[in-house]
Order: sequence, then C-alpha cells, then structure tokens
Amino acid sequence: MTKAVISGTGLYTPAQSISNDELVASFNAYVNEFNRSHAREIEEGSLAALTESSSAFIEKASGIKSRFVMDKAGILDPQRMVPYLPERSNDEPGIQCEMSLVAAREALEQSNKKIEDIDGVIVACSNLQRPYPAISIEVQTALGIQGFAYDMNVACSSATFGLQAAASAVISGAARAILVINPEICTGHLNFRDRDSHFIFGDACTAMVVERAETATTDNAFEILGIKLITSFSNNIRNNFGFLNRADASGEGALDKLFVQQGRKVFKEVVPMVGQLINEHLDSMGIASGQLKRLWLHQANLSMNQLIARKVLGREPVDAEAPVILDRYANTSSAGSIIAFHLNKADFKAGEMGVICSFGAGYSAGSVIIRKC
Ligand code: CO8
Repeated sequence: MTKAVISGTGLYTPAQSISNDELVASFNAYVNEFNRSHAREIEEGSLAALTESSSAFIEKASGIKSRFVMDKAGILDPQRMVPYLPERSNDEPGIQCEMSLVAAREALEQSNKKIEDIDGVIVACSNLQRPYPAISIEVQTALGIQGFAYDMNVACSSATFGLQAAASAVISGAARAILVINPEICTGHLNFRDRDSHFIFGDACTAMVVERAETATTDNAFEILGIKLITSFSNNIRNNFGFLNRADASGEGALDKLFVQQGRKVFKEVVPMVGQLINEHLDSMGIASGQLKRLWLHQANLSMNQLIARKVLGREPVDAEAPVILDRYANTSSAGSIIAFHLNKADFKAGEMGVICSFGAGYSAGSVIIRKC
C-alpha cells in the first residue's frame, strides 16, 4: 500500500526576541503607571490595584525564558503592548505569506523537491490574518505552484491535522506532494496586559513536504505509520474574535476578543487526554513505547511535557527523548511540535521511530507516529 512520508521540514524564526526580564520590565512599568494614575479609586476601594509580574514565576511555571516575535518595540512599549505590524497594500505580500515562503523554501530544499513536484499547499494555523483570499493561495502563487491550496485552523493542533489532510491527499492520489505550512503570529492575539498569560506565546513558522514514499529522493524522509486525531469541546481556551463582532458593537474591543484561558484547568485536563491518546495510538499499531526514540511534543509548558512523556514512556524521560524548544520560542501554537521535530531529527537512523504530538484549544490533539526511512 502507498505510504506517505514527511520528506523535508523548514523553519522561519523571527529576527527579534524578548527575554522574560524585558517582558516583565514593560509589564511592570504598565502596572505601576496604572496604579499611579488610578491611586484614588484604588485607595477608595472601587478599583483593584494591579500586581507586578515576575521572571522567576514565568520560568518556574512554564519553562519559558524568551520568545521570538515579529515586532519587539510595539510589544515592549508600556503605552502600547501590541506588536506594530503596519498594514500592507493588496499588491504587497502579506506578512504570513512572507514567513511561509522562508519555511517552505527550506522544506522544499530538504526534501529535494522542485516547485513543479508540488500539487498543493495547506496553510494550517491558529490565527489567519484575513478570511480571504486564502493565505495558502497567496503562498501557492508566490512559489509558482500549480494545483490547489486551502487554509485551515485547528488552533495548536493545526499542523498535525494538516498532516492528516496532506497524507490523505497523497495516498488517495489527489496530489503527488503537498506543502503544509504553519505561520503563527501568536503575539497578534495575546493580551500583553494580562499577568496570567502575557508571557505564554511567541511567533514562528514551520513547513513540511508530504509526498508518497516511492517519490521521495532524500535521506531526510520519515514514513508516516499512523495518525490519530481527537477533539473535545472546551471553553477553557477561547478567543471570541470573529467576523460577527461588528454585529454587536457592545462587545467590540472587549478582552474576550483576544486569547483567554483557564491555564490550570487546561493543564489538568489536557495532560491525561494526550497521554491516553498517544498510548492508545501506539497500542492500536502494536508499537511499544520502549521502541520510540523520541517524542516531539507541542510546546506549551515544560512540566506538561514532562508529565506526558512520563505517561507514555512509563518512566522519567531523558532530555533527548522529549526535546524542549519552548525555553527559547515559548508557545508558538501549531508550529511548536514541528520546530521540535525540525531541530531534533538529524540523528535518526533508518527504522527508528518517534511521535509528533500536538494539543491545545478545542480541545484538539493529534498523534503522528513516524519511522525514519
Ligand atoms: N507573575 C507572577 N506571579 C503570577 C503571574 C505572573 N505573571 N501569573 C500568575 N501568577 C501567580 C498567581 O497569581 C498565583 O498566585 P496565588 O497562588 O497566590 O493565587 C500563582 O502565580 C499561580 O498561578 P496559576 O495557578 O495560574 O499558575 P500555574 O502554575 O497554573 O501556571 C500556566 C500558569 C503557565 C499558564 C500553566 O497553567 C499552563 O501552562 N497551563 C497550560 C496552558 C496551555 O497549555 N495552554 C494551551 C493554550 S495554547 C493553544 O491552545 C493555542 C491557542 C491558539 C493560539 C493563540 C495565540 C494568541
């Protein structure tokens, strides 16, 4: 039977990064100015004083030390605390298209594929800069790819769900090869004035080439042995931004139109869900966890990943078994597990196996078991 392979990966990392200390200094400047300018209401008890953030808390609670961002100055300006990404004319490439092109070109080169070998582009990510025309079609045209393209969004699980769509397309014969691209500008929808979450996200873009095993001509290919996806509705990670916002002006600009989460609940509910997903997936394929060389997990929280790895391996993981990139990148939504894969796969020998696993809003989770060709 025809098998699909991931024959190349690519990564775009923004040029600018923000350390925890820089982020906290900006947040605390905002807090102090807020408390100073509202001193009377705070004194009277009609308004609660804001509390400072702390680098030590951020690193301890999440494992994040810094994050790459598309615009550092706008985020760190205590008067603004939003990236400044100027609108572009319709004749210029969009910003998500631009970052996609960098990641896609690296994935194409790694997979030894030419533009004319690719039949489709799937842009899969948490936040799309516009509803239409699709970002993927813009990327397709910029690269000169024939065939089809579409956008999809399954939040943090967009890359694994995109992989499922791409693998199905190449196995069914709908396409010879597909580019799956995850351009994440998470800082565009992060409330940098929220102490509980201002440190969580960063920006990045990943890309993968998925093709049939028999057309792969590179030493970098990984065969997709199986994909298992699950979803279960939850309001614990939510963003109410959408095209109907203007239909009720009273909600426009409200904070629920940005990323909001109950972090503790997410932690408690998602860890068992993901551990069970991977274990059941391995069982269904007759693979023992001891046969796995690596878990490339979604990068949201270090303790979360350590717990999931423990549930799958049945013991404490060593660093190389569940590589961490969130310390430098923070949570880059769907790009996270693919960054971990991209940066930690060169040492694989033929026959060695691993699992790419995403999890996040929806809830949604995806387990992809792969074996080096
Ligand atoms: N500085 C100092 N102290 C703080 C801060 C801060 N910044 N924030 C909170 N605290 C304090 C609290 O006040 C609390 O104090 P007390 O105990 O006195 O009440 C204490 O620290 C503990 O607070 P928490 O219980 O909230 O802290 P946790 O230990 O739970 O850590 C985390 C918080 C890091 C958020 C953790 O819960 C976590 O990582 N949870 C999982 C989150 C997760 O995986 N979310 C997935 C979301 S991503 C996703 O699905 C993609 C969505 C689409 C992308 C959108 C792009 C924007």
